Amino acid sequence: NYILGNSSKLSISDEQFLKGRKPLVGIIMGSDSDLPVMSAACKVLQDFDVPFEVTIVSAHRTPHRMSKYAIEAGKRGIKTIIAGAGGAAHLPGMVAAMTPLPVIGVPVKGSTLDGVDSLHSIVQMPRGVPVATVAINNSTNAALLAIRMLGSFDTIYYEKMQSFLLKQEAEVLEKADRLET
Ligand code: RP5
Repeated sequence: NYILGNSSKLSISDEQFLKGRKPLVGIIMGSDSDLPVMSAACKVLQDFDVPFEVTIVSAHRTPHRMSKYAIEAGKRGIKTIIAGAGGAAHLPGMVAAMTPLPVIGVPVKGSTLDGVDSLHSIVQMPRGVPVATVAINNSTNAALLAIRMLGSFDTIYYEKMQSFLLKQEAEVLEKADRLET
């Protein structure tokens, strides 16, 4: 079971939130220490009411679990995978190597090297195995990108993203108005 239950720090109740729906987005991360960064992605998916699952999968510490997750994700109905990792951040790339699904990589900033190590590890993929890489610690954008991917074939998410953009624009214009008056 890849879904964090009620006991998780993210307080996602799989029954209450999923309401019998199958997860469309899989959020994985190399360690529970990535959770403070990756929880922003969970929040966005919750706000858009996108069914998702979240769990720990480590490329180095649990390589067999990683391959099982990557190989089975598509068959289970997952449409896109968000993978966060820090340091020698091999998780997004290795998962992308083992699934035809789109993979979005989130470079997590560790205690040294400011996350540039993770960014380079994730973004420097060889030709043939792409990983869509967002900015360091920006799991919010990873979730927004995942929703755009869903929106490309599901009008519900397309329209939700359209509304989000309009709301975001209105908020900035309102701030500009306040500043100018
Ligand atoms: C990576 O190593 C994880 O993604 C994490 O960002 C980093 C450190 O992991 P911990 O030592 O905190 O478990 O695999």
